[in-house]
Amino acid sequence: MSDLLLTHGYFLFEDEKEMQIMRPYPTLGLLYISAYLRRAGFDVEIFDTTFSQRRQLYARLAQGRGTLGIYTNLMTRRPVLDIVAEAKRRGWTVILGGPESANYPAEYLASGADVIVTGEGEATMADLLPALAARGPHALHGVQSTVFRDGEGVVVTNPERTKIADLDSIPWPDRGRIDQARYVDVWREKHGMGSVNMITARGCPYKCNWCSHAVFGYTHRRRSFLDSAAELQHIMETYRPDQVWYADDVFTISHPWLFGYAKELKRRNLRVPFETISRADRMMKDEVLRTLADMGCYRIWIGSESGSQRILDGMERGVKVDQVVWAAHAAKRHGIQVGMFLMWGYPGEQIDDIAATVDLVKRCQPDIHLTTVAYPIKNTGFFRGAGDRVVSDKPWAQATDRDYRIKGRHSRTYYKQADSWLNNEVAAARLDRENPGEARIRREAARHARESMLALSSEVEA
Ligand code: B12
Ligand code: SF4
Repeated sequence: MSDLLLTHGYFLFEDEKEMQIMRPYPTLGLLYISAYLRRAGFDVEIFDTTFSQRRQLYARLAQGRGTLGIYTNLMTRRPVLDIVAEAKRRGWTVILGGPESANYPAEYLASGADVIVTGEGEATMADLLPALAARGPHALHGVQSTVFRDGEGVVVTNPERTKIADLDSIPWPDRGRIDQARYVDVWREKHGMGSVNMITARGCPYKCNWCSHAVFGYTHRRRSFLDSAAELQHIMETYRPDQVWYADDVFTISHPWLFGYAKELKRRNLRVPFETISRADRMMKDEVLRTLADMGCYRIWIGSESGSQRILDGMERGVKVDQVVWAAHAAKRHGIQVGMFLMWGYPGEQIDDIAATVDLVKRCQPDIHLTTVAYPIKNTGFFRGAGDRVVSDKPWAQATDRDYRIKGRHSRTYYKQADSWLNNEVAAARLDRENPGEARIRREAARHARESMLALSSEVEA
């Protein structure tokens, strides 16, 4: 029996939508913890649920009791709660980590979990496992960055642990402990490009107030470009993907780092196609875009959110609309595809702000744009600001933070029409020259969607 079994609650085959999208990546957090603990001498096993079925995980749990660690994020609340219940029924000690359980420690403890690890898991787990073995789950006083219930059932929150200062000091994710090749194959089959994810930094210092900082706070710590390049080389030699995805929060946040990394990749003769995410204000130099393109960047996602400066300022985004326009055009000039993330329904948004977003996307003409109706994640400024207007129709255990409604906000149908307005208007602008007839039809559909929104504008969430 290993010292620790690690798992998560993402079952790809349970979700038809995810099956259609089919862009799975392993959860890096678990792989980092495994590598760190194994180097420290612990015996760790990973049960990667992505391509698996619940019954297979449950069969593993039935083989004998031990300590189970589960990664949580806001989408996997229900499956994680089911796994906790099954593990407890089988006599396991259950530890949860990741952003979701850090936001709801009391709820997860009340649902059967023994310990919640808040923040980075590596050093905390190395302390926690021996403490659990020696003292059991109700006397964990002093084990930093954990929350547990004492003998009386009182929830105890231990002080926070200092974050790992030198990220180069921790080992690379333990990809060899899961079927990493299957991820690469699935990507290749579905999208023609096998892909592997990696990170070159932890945390983001910006304060966009709908964004969750539950794990890394507002720190920003970078790996050296030498260590990052060495990991990339290892990935290429071991898994032979056709591309990588840098899952950093803001890949171009440090320009000196970026230039150093690019140089190091060149020195190693590594030019690997990749996609990543950034902020427009950290892309405002041609040299940055040129470097990204030289390194192999084929698509950059820009968190654009809204075309209305008033709304961007309300989000505390710290970005100007003109920067987004410049960055999108500059990326395209350098042959990099542009993806734009956009958000509807941020507090205070009026139809004129939506019109500004439609206009922004028309001006930028990204290769892809994706919209979300803003939802308040627990412990964010957005959540706190919405106060008692945040309501849920389902009990906590049946819902996710995505199910929160905001009283007084427009209906889901309203935002569906906003999508239709946006998509048709952007398509019309593209079609104007090559197919004016089709462009007219799309523009008419956009006008219709906008009128529907006006008609729906008095319908608000109660
Ligand atoms: C990459 C990514 C994705 C990828 C996930 C693919 C993958 N498997 O990696 C994609 C694009 C699919 C994605 C989707 C979504 N994501 Co996302 N994503 C990220 C991102 C940018 C990086 C994740 C990562 O690799 N981090 C690096 C590792 C090292 O950190 P970590 O996972 O947190 O792990 C550490 C600790 O949490 C802890 N830990 C982790 N697991 C465990 C387990 C145990 C037992 C213990 C003790 C500790 C522990 O230790 C780890 C090492 O220190 C994070 C933001 C971020 N910077 O973390 C957002 C983030 C996790 N995503 C978020 C959200 C909201 C989503 C979506 C809901 C978005 C949407 N609207 O659809 C979906 C949900 C997808 C799903 N079905 O689960 C939020 C989660 C908020 C929350 N409270 O849950 C985050 C935090 C972004 C944010 N700042 O708001 N995402
Ligand atoms: S949205 Fe992006 S830039 Fe803003 S705080 Fe979150 S990670 Fe940082």
